Amino acid sequence: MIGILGAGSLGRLWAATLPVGRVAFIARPDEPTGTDLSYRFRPVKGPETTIRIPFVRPGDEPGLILVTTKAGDTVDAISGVINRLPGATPILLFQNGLGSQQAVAAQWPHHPILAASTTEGANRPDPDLLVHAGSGDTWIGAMTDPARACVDNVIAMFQATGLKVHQEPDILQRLWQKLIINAGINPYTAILDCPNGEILASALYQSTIDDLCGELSRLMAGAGQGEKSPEALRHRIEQVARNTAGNTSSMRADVLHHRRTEIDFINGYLARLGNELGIETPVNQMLTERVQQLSSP
Ligand code: KPL
Repeated sequence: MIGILGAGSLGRLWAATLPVGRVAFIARPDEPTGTDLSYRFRPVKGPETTIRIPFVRPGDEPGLILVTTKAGDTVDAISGVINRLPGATPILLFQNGLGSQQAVAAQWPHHPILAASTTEGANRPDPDLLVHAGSGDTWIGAMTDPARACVDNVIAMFQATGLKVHQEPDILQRLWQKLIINAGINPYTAILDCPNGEILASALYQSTIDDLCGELSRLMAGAGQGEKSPEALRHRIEQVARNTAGNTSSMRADVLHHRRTEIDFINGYLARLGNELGIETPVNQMLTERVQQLSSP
């Protein structure tokens, strides 16, 4: 059985696509476990169905844990369950941005910790409705040494979902590619309160994107993530913004729903990395502060 920690959009998507009876949510300490979690699921193709997922009960021993919490909640969420798990149970992280994956791997280096990067699109327009808005790809790779031997088995556990899941020998590099996109789209959509495509013509974006891409390019090189020109990074960011023009980004959705955003793991992570590497990051800092102001109480 697969246990899922975090019943947001992504957690519910995996739960809905894994075979019935082979998946359960892991309750938070204050959450009742007596009744199943039930929600409507609208797949990319086909009719809407109702999904019912039980909670992991005492005595259940999941063979894999998916962690689909927000990046900022990950270490606490894992701390709450890890002592109840056999030491060999793989833990697969699905967080956006960077920073939380390294924190988990550093805290539990002897545990099989894996990370995933996904382009599956899922959202919850109503609390009890999960929409699989677009099919994508998911890459999975090892974050700690003991995880290297588990990658194939973990990927095999996703086979029945019908979703495309691949092995990634360099998961950090894959997470960096997504980080660049999120750093160049998400904060603008949150600050401007607009869908992804509309950022492109805005004065804020036009006046800062070249400097931002210069920072991203130097940070990638400084972090050993390869040489990419600022122009190539801008091109990639704009390609994704156009392909997802009508989407509400995850960060804008968080601000609209008064949830904590993941800015500290996207532009905030990059600004902290710049400090460590001696690379100036004024645009990342400005975007981080502006988003923090939007979501502060
Ligand atoms: O990953 C995304 C997000 O919203 O977090 C993008 C690529 C910007 C799509 O909306």
